[in-house]
Amino acid sequence: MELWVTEYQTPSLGFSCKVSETLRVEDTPFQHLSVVRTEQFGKMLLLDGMVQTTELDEYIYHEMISLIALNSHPHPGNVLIIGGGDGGTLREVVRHPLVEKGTLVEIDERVVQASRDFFPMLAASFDEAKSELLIADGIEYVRDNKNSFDLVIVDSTEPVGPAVELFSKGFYQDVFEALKDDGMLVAQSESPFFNEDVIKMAYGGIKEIFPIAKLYLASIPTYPSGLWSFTVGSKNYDPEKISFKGNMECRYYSPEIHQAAFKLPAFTKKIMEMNK
Ligand code: AG3
Repeated sequence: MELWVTEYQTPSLGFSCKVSETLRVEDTPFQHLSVVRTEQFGKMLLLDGMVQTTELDEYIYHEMISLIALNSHPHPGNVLIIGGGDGGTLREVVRHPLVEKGTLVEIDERVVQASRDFFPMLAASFDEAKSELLIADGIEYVRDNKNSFDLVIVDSTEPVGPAVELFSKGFYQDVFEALKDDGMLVAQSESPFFNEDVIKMAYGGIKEIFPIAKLYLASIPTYPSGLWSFTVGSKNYDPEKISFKGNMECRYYSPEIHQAAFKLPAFTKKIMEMNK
């Protein structure tokens, strides 16, 4: 029997992959979690039926959510990741030479366990000397830690279920206060093609609170529409300007990509203008 997994990216569009093995299916206290082996993308982690990461293309998202801010902040020593329980973002953060400590706060311990069991190339980051892993509510953690971080990365799921509040203005204000005077925030802000409303929430909210707010893009084959956005909020440094002089081996990110990622198609600019 042929088995396929489908994410309904919109009510009228499904993204399907042929499954060769079902590795885990469970309801955690927070969400529905599954791990399947797909023929096209290798192992795939889904939460509430939405693709979170796959062995084959995970590097694009994880490099791009981390390295733009890490390479534009001149001293990103202390980094906080909210969500990202698979460990992929943490991997990119702690391998950066200027990072001294990467703290990951994930609400759902079962995501961390699934990653340890099936995605060792992501989960290995949990055991790095610079890493701290906390199973806790990121919203409360941010509220309890003022003036502490150089960079906060919000590696969340979509604004449904446990992640809704991670797209609210109140949360961005709390992140602003958790950051040092020259700190930066990066949040994944979904597809400009299918999620205009999310971009308006994320970019709009961040822009109201941070003196500098910019959106950038990356091509991610397994996410809705393949075109994905991230929003940076910065207190001081321009995220477009590269400050890091070292060299890191990457598979998607490069200094050229760093510049190009901020060049936006006209329709994306239009979504952002609606926030003016
Ligand atoms: N977090 C963002 C995934 C969003 C995907 N959305 C979707 N498939 N509809 C990914 C976590 C990776 N560390």
